[in-house]
Amino acid sequence: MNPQYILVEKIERVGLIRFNRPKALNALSPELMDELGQALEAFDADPDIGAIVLTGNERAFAAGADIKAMATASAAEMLLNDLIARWETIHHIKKPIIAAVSGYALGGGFELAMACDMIVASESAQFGQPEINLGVIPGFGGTQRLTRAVGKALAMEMVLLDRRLSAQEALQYGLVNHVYPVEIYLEEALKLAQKLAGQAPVAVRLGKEAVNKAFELSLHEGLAFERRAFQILFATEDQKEGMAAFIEKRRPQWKGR
Ligand code: DAK
Repeated sequence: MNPQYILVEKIERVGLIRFNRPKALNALSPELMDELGQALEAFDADPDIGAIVLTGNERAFAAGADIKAMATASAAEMLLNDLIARWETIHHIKKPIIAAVSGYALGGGFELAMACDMIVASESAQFGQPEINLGVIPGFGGTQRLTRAVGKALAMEMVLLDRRLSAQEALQYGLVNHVYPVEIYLEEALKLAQKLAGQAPVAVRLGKEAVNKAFELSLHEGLAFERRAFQILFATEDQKEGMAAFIEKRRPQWKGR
């Protein structure tokens, strides 16, 4: 793969993906989303990678899906177009993904960040769902994930009136994990990702899946899923190693099995 719209690199056990359409404020075109999907799948399959960081640049994480690419589309094209389906790839990634967000995270850009497992923001980050100004509504979780995070009152203002959130507000609402000065937000996101990559891999995978189930299942079903996942982990060498290391007062050596 030789991507044109993203930059991909490995930093120790972290896979870093940067959107690279700075002149268009990293608008998420179908081509970019296709490259993103491929890069995410490649890192997910790479045993040397334990976590992924998704980022843009200081001015923009991403100002949304590419408006120019969809302005004249018909409903049938939007429904049938396989490239729209590429947005779904992120939901199937098993490894933890951190969005490192600075500047604009609007529309699909914000929704993509919310589809990640954690968000590290710079002080200049601005989160919003401005689709109403285009005569549409959010299409990738902006009425669902956002509402669960901030509640109905604020979600209505954001979706219907384009009320934006500052980084500090997003932190208060539990939408982002940390806010740092713009000079260090990416470095801090990478540190957090290295920490994630150093945890027991099977437990990380099941932990991510179980937390995400909390958004999809009833409490009863979610608790049942969690209990099974907990029990299954006793089939791993890492569980034996983790508990032995605790008792022997040493650091565990994870094997990922
Ligand atoms: N698409 C295409 N180009 C964009 C863009 C976007 N979303 N955002 C910015 N650009 C381009 C501008 O057209 C401009 O290009 P040139 O005119 O120079 O060629 C360049 O980036 C710089 O933008 P501005 O000149 O506008 O810069 P300003 O600093 O004045 O303003 C801004 C920055 C971010 C406030 C403004 O650009 C803006 O309002 N952008 C649009 C934000 C927006 O409406 N975003 C939501 C788009 S709709 C789905 C998946 C995803 C979605 C839906 C469904 N499925 C899987 C079903 C998502 C939909 C959306 O995101």
